[in-house]
Amino acid sequence: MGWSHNRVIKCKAAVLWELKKPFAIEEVEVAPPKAHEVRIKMVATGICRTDDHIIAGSLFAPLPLVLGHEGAGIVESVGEGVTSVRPGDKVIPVFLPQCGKCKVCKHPEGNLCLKIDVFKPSGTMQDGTTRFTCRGKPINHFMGTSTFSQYTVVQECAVAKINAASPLDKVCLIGCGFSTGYGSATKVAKVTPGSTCAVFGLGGVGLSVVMGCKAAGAARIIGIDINKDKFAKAQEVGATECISPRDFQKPIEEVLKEMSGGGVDFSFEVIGRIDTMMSALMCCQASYGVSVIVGAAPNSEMLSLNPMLLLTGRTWKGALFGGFKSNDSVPKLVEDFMAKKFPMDSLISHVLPFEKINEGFELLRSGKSKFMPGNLVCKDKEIIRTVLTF
Ligand code: PAD
Ligand code: ZN
Ligand code: ZN
Repeated sequence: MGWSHNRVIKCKAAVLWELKKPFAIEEVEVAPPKAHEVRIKMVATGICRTDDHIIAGSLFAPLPLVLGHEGAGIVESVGEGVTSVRPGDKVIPVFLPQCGKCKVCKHPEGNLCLKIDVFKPSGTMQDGTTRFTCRGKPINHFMGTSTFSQYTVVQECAVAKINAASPLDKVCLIGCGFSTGYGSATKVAKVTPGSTCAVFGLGGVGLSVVMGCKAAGAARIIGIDINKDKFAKAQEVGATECISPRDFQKPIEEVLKEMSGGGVDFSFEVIGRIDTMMSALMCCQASYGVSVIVGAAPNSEMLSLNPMLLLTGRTWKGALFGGFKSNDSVPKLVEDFMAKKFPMDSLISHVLPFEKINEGFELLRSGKSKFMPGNLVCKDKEIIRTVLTF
């Protein structure tokens, strides 16, 4: 049992044909999974800022493509040789695979599996072909996940089997935003009890950093955002103070140094701007401060810095997916969510049917919610994460 029946599935997918244009909801053909591949019926997918970076052209991926990388679904069929999942299993596809065999997977701390398709994106499966076709043309995959489709195909090493009782419309956030933020605090920075943390950017990922800092026992968690509508939610999930750089004359790093008696223990940049990356570095304590880059800056931008900032002892680091080894960690994070160890579901501010994906992106870009008719469920005034349901 379990092998694919070689059936092509016709279904709806959101295809991005051109940069800076809305998605077209198209009928696509999804080929059956080849050896070591898994075809998944998507149930829910979050909209992450990284998807929008592609549409805007600030991060590169080959077009036309099916975006989306923060989803959850149910295995429909599996290719030859697949042993870790079976049809009917609940799964989360992971944009950061874990092949288990490469040098990085074998290293106890490494998580950037060499099979990742992010840095020079091919847009294909590992055999160099795509499983999506639309109007007779091959359509590219995105980060090996492509969750903006009713069905998708992923490599077996990029899929994590999760608790059969888990709510897929919530745990989809574990596919990217939540894990990235939470792990950046708990695993990458290794936030210590009693410490002071500064989190730049209070979107879905930044709020997950706040939750990670809280779980790690931080005494002070200072949220920084230019949009004050984000402050209430940040405080709800653990921020002890929130400030806007626009309320101060002096640079925000100076403000934070004063607030923390000389520099914070841990800082996080969760926006994706090089100026705030510098502020985050400079606001951490000169000798033992740790600053973590979480946000993705545009491909074209470079940083330059005075090396003295590091010579004094600061640590500057970054990681994808919160430093987690994906397939090992995703099922555990789902269990922790089920055990209510963190309020991840409070990040979901909007739920839309998949067909309204363009509205979901408008919400992300608007930064401020408006009343929207239709099936929109608006739990909060502010926009944190929009989840699309299929
Ligand atoms: P988001 O757009 O929901 O949140 C960004 C927040 O930053 C918003 O609340 C903004 O108001 C705020 N902001 C913008 N400009 C400034 C500024 N100059 N000063 C202070 N605050 C500001 O994004 P998100 O939470 O979905 O993602 C955040 C970043 O993380 C983004 O760059 C995304 O690409 C990146 C990301 N990285 C990974 C990873 O694996 N490292 C994974 C997922 C997302
Ligand atoms: Zn993401
Ligand atoms: Zn690997």
